[in-house]
Amino acid sequence: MSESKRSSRPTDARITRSSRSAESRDSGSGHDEKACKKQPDSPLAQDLRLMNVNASKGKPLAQGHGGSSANKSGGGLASVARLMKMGRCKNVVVVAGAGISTASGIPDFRTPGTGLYANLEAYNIPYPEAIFNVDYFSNDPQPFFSLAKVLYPGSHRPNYVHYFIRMLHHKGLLLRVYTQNIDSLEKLCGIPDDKLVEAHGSFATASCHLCYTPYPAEDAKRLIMNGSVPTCTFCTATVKPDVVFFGEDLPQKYFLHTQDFPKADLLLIMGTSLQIEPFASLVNTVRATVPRLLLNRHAVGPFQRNPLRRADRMELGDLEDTVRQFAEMLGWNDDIVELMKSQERERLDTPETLNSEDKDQVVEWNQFSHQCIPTLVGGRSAKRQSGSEESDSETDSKCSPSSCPAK
Ligand code: CNA
Repeated sequence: MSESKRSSRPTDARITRSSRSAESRDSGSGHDEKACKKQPDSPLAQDLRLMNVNASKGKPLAQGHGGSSANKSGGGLASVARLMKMGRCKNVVVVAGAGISTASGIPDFRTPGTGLYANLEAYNIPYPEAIFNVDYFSNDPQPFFSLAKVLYPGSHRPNYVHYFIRMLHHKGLLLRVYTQNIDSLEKLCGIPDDKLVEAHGSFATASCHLCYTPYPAEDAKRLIMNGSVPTCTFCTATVKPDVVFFGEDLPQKYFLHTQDFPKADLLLIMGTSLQIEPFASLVNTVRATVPRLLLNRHAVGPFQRNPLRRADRMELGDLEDTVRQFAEMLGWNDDIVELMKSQERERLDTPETLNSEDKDQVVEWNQFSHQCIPTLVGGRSAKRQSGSEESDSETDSKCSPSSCPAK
């Protein structure tokens, strides 16, 4: 990470994280798409068209915006699930954002009411992006360190959505997951390093924000959690976890996208507003005939267009519910539940890896039946099990920055 910040990638342009909107770049006719439009349909696109006719008993499925019956009734999910079951998707690329972790109790940025941007008073910053602005950090690291206390790996567990991605790997279908998240939950659920690109960095390493001298990540965490400021042993400037801030270079691994996206035969886009560049534009770099499935609360990026690109599908609603539905269509739900149980049981059986909060939950864990996802794995599922039907916002708001115990 720190290395990648120092050494620019070996191409002409320096690619940094910026918040330019995806839509401004994606007109749906980018260079890659133009090149691909002239090509004949791939077998995959032909399958998809055929399946649309079948799925709606003779009528093509609508591909409109969120309100369309196709999107609400699972038409998009069903057609993609069917493609997968036919063995036509063997190089699945996942593009993920903060929405995949809200069920784990981590607020996203932009959800009204519960997102971090709606709770800025807790961080005492003048504008939302300041929290990831390196100049602002240089002057006052406290807002970011407050957020870091919430996000530091250890206090949250992966949820069903993370394990769905892990199952894609388990089934040999995952080419790579590109995540904007910095919570390490993909890693924690067992997705191996070589399948994972943490495009905006992580807390796994730390370094000086000025001279990039590495600093032991565990020491940085201990100091930050105790309210102290870690300082560079070389230049005494403030040390920060290697989370990519606006204006900083993305990790070298990010550039695997130049190989992966042209190879993808299915793109799954989950829980992101596609607002942060250059990440957001990645979704426009698959071949035009490759199915792109958006799973999100609302249409974002190129999925706001009407009509959609013909191979595009979206399923709007709560991500955990949608992914569970998708897994059921694929016949994976039991495997995922089993995987979650075994992974969590393994962790709880290893007392030295547990913090005190975890230990309290061991007792709860033992009470769960086969169908249940443990409390540890996500608040929503546990509530569902207890018969409570709380809305997303109620669930998420328990974890808003102002009420988070880590703060
Ligand atoms: P964002 O801009 O907050 O967008 C999140 C998207 O997910 C929105 O479109 C939401 O509607 C949607 N969403 C949220 N919860 C759900 C849900 N339960 N079901 C369905 N959809 C849902 O976040 P992005 O990831 O697009 O923005 C990228 C930023 C956010 C990255 O730079 C991250 O570093 C940063 N971030 C990361 C985390 C994390 O690591 N967990 C948390 C908060 C912010």
